[in-house]
Amino acid sequence: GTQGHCAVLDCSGGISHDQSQHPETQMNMELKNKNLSVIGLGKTGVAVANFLSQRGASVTVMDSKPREQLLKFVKQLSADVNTVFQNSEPASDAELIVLSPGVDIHSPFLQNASRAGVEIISEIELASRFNTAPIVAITGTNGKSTCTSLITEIIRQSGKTVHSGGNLGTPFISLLDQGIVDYRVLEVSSFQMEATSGLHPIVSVILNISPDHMDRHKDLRSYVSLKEKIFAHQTQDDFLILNQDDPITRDMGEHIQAERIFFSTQVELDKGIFLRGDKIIARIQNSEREIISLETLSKGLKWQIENILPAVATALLLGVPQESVLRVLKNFEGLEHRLEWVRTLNGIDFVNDSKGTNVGSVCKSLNTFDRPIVLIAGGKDKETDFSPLKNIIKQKVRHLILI
Ligand code: UMA
Repeated sequence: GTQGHCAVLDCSGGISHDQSQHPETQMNMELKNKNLSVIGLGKTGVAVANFLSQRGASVTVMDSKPREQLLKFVKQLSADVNTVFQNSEPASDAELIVLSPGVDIHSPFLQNASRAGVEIISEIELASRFNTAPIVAITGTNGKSTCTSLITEIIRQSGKTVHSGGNLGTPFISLLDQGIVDYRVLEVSSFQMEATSGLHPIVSVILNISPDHMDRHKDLRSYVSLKEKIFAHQTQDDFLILNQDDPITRDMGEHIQAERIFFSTQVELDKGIFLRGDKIIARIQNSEREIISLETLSKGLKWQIENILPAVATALLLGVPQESVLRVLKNFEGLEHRLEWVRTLNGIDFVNDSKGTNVGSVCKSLNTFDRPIVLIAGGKDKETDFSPLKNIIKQKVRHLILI
């Protein structure tokens, strides 16, 4: 990997990190006076362009949209960053190209640069080359944001310093300028992994896989391969947390050096974290502990068990005391738009799940409830197969309102 962090198990059962090797000033790339192109002027483009220009590079950002539609972002750019509008093509003299997540690496406008051998990287890759803090990275089709936020809160509760970002909203590269921390927790999407080769988390989590973004990725296999890149650089000192109940993640990483830890809501595991009755049980590092009973979870978490289990596993592997885990699980309010309980009126629960933006997510959400459902749904089809919804809608949904 390019990060060169060092993680060893300490006797308290958690991973300890030798940060002495990596002062935050370490730089793995020379940027001064280099001509760099950044494609896409959204949140990521602004953060990348400013990061590079502060380090002495000559930066141009290009975007397919006209300037008028991007004023909000233009205003946030450092004065010496150049801009090109209504054209995504990198400059012909670009020595390095950094892509925003929304830019497909197979786009025709990248072909010339690619043929000429110009390096094309993602923002995650760029940030990885400068990052010196231990990384926890979370991916999967659904539940990433909740799991990322939970892990961050639990670490913070234990008194360690931590920043979170990535697909969650704050680009990874922006975290690097927010100061030195004990951990950085990243939500990583398949888009962000496309031009990423060196990300090296000490703990990585793959929550589940179901088809999503099929309008961007060639097929399910390519989508799965992008998700698998999250553990490609992990070593025997690292951990990979996987969902035992998901037929795709169950078989991942069989031959890797990192230790695999599974979670399940369906079966008890010899090693891992699972449910026994209404209790969360962890069997990690040769001991079994009861973590919490489901009835004491906060209201915001009661429909989120599959995201809680990997978050608790991560916390225990990092050596976080159980009290800190419990305090967060009892008080966490949950995230907006993600199985968010809004109110109960006349005995009817109103739930906002508008971040359920793919078929797998809707199936999971419908499965969460035992009572009859009125489902209000709509959105882009993203070239996905909708047939998995057929039976579950028949079983669970009393009224279906399609927008
Ligand atoms: N653009 C071009 N040429 C192209 C494609 C895009 O110029 O060929 C331009 C667009 O015109 C637009 C700009 O690129 O102006 C937008 O870039 P972007 O789509 O990468 O958006 P950002 O604002 O940088 O936000 C991105 C993530 N967006 C996407 O992945 C689509 C955000 O995830 C993320 O929070 C943010 O970086 C910070 O890391 C959002 C998302 O929808 C939430 N993610 C998908 C999901 O969760 O399903 C993956």
